[in-house]
Amino acid sequence: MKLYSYFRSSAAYRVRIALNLKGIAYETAPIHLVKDGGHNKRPEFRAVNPQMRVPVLVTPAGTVLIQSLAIIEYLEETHPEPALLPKDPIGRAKVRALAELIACDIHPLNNIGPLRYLKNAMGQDQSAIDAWYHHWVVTGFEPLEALIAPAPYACGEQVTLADLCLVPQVYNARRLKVPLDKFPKIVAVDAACSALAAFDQARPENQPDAE
Ligand SMILES: N[C@@H](CCC(=O)N[C@@H](CS)C(=O)NCC(=O)O)C(=O)O
Repeated sequence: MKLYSYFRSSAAYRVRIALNLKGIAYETAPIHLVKDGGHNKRPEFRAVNPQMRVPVLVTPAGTVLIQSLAIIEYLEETHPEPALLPKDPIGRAKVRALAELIACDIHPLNNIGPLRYLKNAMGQDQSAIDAWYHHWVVTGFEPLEALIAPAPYACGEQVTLADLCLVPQVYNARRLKVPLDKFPKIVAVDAACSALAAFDQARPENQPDAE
């Protein structure tokens, strides 16, 4: 498999963890999202993904898949072990809810595109952009903190899709210096996951394009 990725992309980070947990070999095709206004905007990448975002997974048969949650569900269906979703429908709905809280409600507001738009089109300075970033992380982490019960992972004794979304979001929050002392359960889940090799190998600093 080939994964178009950027070391700091939290959406790509989720997929890297899934690939590692499931023991699926892949090659990384780095796409720099910042240099020269973003190499993802180049025609050759647009031809791969018209949305011009990472991650993109190319299967051995050459099929191009986009959107991290869809990619992870594809990996779950084709490589069921270890399972990233519980067997029961209620458990699955709960895991997906936490994953979507992060991937659909926090991440898009703090993504590189909207932040760049705040700066370039809306004329906001870095302190306003940082305040925006912090606000939306805290707004999402408050309910997340209430919803999880580290045991030691977000939804119990098994790593789930919720953990794959939580860890990259915590990484980003730390990088942008969001104080996490109000979120001890989130920090505990992050620590439990980070002890696993699959999560460690997926970390931004362990990627071939790390800077
Ligand atoms: N919902 C998408 C989000 C993908 C996404 O926005 N990726 C970011 C990096 S984390 C990106 O490529 N941004 C490039 C840009 O906005 O120019 C997913 O889960 O895959």
